[in-house]
Amino acid sequence: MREGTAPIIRREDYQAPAYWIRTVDLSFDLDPAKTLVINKMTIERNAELPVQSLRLDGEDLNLTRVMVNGEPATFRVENDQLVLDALPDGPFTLEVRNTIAPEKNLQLSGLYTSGGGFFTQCEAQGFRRISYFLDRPDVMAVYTVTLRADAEKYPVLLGNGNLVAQGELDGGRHFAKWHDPFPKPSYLFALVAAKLVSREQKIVSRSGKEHLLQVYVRAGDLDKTEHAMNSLIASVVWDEARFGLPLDLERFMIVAVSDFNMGAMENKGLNIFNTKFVLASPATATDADFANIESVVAHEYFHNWTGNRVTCRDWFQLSLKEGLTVYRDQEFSQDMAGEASARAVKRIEDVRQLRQFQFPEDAGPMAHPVRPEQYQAIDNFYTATVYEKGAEVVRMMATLVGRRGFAKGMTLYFQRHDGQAVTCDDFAQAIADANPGSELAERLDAFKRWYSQAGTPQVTARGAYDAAARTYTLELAQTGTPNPGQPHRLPSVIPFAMGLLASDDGSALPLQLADEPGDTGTHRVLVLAEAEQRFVFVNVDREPVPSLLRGYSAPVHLDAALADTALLTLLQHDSDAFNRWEAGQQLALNRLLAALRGGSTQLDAAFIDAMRGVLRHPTLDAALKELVLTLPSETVVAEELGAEVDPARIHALREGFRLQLAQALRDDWVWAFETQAPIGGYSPDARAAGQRALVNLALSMLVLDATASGDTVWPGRAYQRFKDATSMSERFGALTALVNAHAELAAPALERFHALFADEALVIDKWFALQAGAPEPLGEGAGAVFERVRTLAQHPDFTLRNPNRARSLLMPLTLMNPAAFHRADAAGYVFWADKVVEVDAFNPQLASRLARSLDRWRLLAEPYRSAAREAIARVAARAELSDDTREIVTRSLQ
Ligand code: 0A1
Ligand code: ZN
Repeated sequence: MREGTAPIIRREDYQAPAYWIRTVDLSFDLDPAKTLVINKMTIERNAELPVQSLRLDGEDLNLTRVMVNGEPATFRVENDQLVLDALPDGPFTLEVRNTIAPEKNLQLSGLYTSGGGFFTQCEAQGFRRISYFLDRPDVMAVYTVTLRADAEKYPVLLGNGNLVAQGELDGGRHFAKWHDPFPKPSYLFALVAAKLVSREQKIVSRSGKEHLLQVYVRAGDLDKTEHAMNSLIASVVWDEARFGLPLDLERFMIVAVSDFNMGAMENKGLNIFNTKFVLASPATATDADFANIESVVAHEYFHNWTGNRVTCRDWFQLSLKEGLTVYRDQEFSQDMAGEASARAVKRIEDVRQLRQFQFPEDAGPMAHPVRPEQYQAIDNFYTATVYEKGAEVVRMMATLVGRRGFAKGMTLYFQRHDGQAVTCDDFAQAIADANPGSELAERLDAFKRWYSQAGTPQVTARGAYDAAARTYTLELAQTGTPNPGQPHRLPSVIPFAMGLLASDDGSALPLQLADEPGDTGTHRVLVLAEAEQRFVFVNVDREPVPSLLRGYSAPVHLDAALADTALLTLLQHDSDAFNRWEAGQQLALNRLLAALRGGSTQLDAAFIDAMRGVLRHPTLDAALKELVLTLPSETVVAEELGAEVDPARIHALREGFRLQLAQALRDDWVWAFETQAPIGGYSPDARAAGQRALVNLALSMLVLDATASGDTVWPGRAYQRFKDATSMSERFGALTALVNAHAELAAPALERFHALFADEALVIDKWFALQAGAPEPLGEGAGAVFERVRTLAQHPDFTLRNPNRARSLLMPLTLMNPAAFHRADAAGYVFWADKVVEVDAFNPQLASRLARSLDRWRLLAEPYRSAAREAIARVAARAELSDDTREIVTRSLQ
């Protein structure tokens, strides 16, 4: 591993490559200890630049030979780069031979071994760990790849594109040769050599072409591939129907691997997936797992156009492919969910994610624009900002130009840029140019500030009704903190969807602006582009309640200072399901913040009645009910507080509220538990999943209430349900109810669960995660969850080597369980620092993710803040630290 401080790479320093690599002929003699790689490239000088040396990137390679046009060449290795001077002026061939040791590759970047097979991960800069190359996304080449390996140990040999030859070799070995006709950057290269089986499906696309879809897994897992295959088929159909984008390969493969740093990877025609996002059966996967698989399969498939056919010019443009592809997978999942209310549920879940992870990031030491200006380790920039906020930016464009306008923009984008490596500017330009006269086209430069300014803008909304004039005046102002290095923040272009409800009966009021004629409907999108704007609605007959930022039309903090009565009206009547949920969250948040500031810790009857109204509502979706009845997370509350955060206090108050909801609505929870379950066999569809979620919440509340009062009936029923469950969603729901309430039956249930699923790694991950994320008991038992985590870190099933397992214990504790992690005795921080250092020694990407759990230490009250800083400083002080982790801890302390 390299030490010291990595140089800062800046966006403004981008230069086109001095050479182009046009074709690559790779051959691999695969062996875990020593794999020989022969890389024959055809290369041309970039005639637009002055003559310069060819500098190929390499890392951890053992170089054995370099030939130019078939002759031994003079070269030198300088700072990991292979440097060649005095090259032919015209096109030439360069052959580089090197060996690598896949079994020693524990950082899982490049070529590595897992479960006895070979797998690759090349994004962002893994290809340089396989062979010397211009390892940058704007160098696109056509690849031919030959794999040779032991036939018995590695019967399946896969590469990108099409299989063009295969056969036997001497000594029990065999080979396969793959050709990918589409030029691609090196980060999309992949190979797999392993003992796998596949589920196969032939499909015919709209043009009448036949395609083979395959999902490769280990032999025992074939029965868990149906959902992934169905999701893939649905993705192919959707992309053709919604955007006219067809599958462009004869064969499309998904391969599952259990050691993987991220979720999955969109390698051309050969997507490699974390098993977590492929394998599912009703017995082993929850509804959330099924939904995640559907969206990750879709995400990787959609990258085939947004990322692969059109890729990024440089890594600063990462959101070009990620923001756009997340937007596409979110839209896909909404379409799969079906009816308007189910779509809203998906939107709420996405916004919850954004607030839980992206808002803290944008307010903390790692804050960066959607298109970052600089980095040290690019792997640190696969962030919620690049992905989720990037998707919000694309969504705002779609809102500004409309659904059809956006589809037209996408078509123009591909007409212009298919086969190219481009920038975020190119994308925005294409969407705007396809929609002349639109708000986006008119304000494109201002809109693009979403790409360059970090931080979450704040929008303040104040309304006033003039009954005599029948007008409603809405004043909107936007503010935000400037970027580091940018003295002034300029206003953003904010699509602001809204409506007005009558305060008496909640009916929708017309939305006619002062200078407008006639009927303008009851829902509209205002566009904010100035620091302050005023909108005057006329012919408003009744006092209105404003429903603002409907569907969360822009990623901002909204301060509307609505009174409880207004929020209650919205919760009850808004036609926008998102804003119904939002009103419920605001009501709860107001109470939590008031209690934290010394106000009442007792929930009032109005709030409880409103929650009961939602729970008992005759027509609302079960999924929406579950979301409304779930209080804002402790992280969201901490971010709202903004300073002097005492995690234990927030936890105590929120748990207190939960218990009050459990008690006050006891009969209603019983009703929900007994009547709201889906009917029939298991199906992971959104409706049934929502019903199970509500039933699980009801059970959790009933067990919570019972454990607090010493009653044993509901814990007993939960245990019974846990034993008899016919799906993992039910079983895990019942187990969660027992564990989170610290019921006595939690221990035997956990033991039984472990025994039942001892051979299912992904289920054992859940077993760790559940225990690490359990709410810390209040009062006497406080600290038990953290102690449990420390014990579990010694469990024979626990290992830091497997990223899923490492994350299953460490992330729920450090990211999702503030009260267990932040301890007055600093033991949580000591544990965190030890694990960061331990993991960093072999897997920097995993370590630097974990390192980010303390990003928001400055928010904390004493004694937490000083103790957290000390722990970070202890990590930062280490001489031996990867560039990845050093970048995180250094920024954190700045
Ligand atoms: N492009 C993938 C995510 C990914 C990124 C980096 C990786 O290794 C460092 C692996 C996967 C996606 O968006 O799904
Ligand atoms: Zn992606």
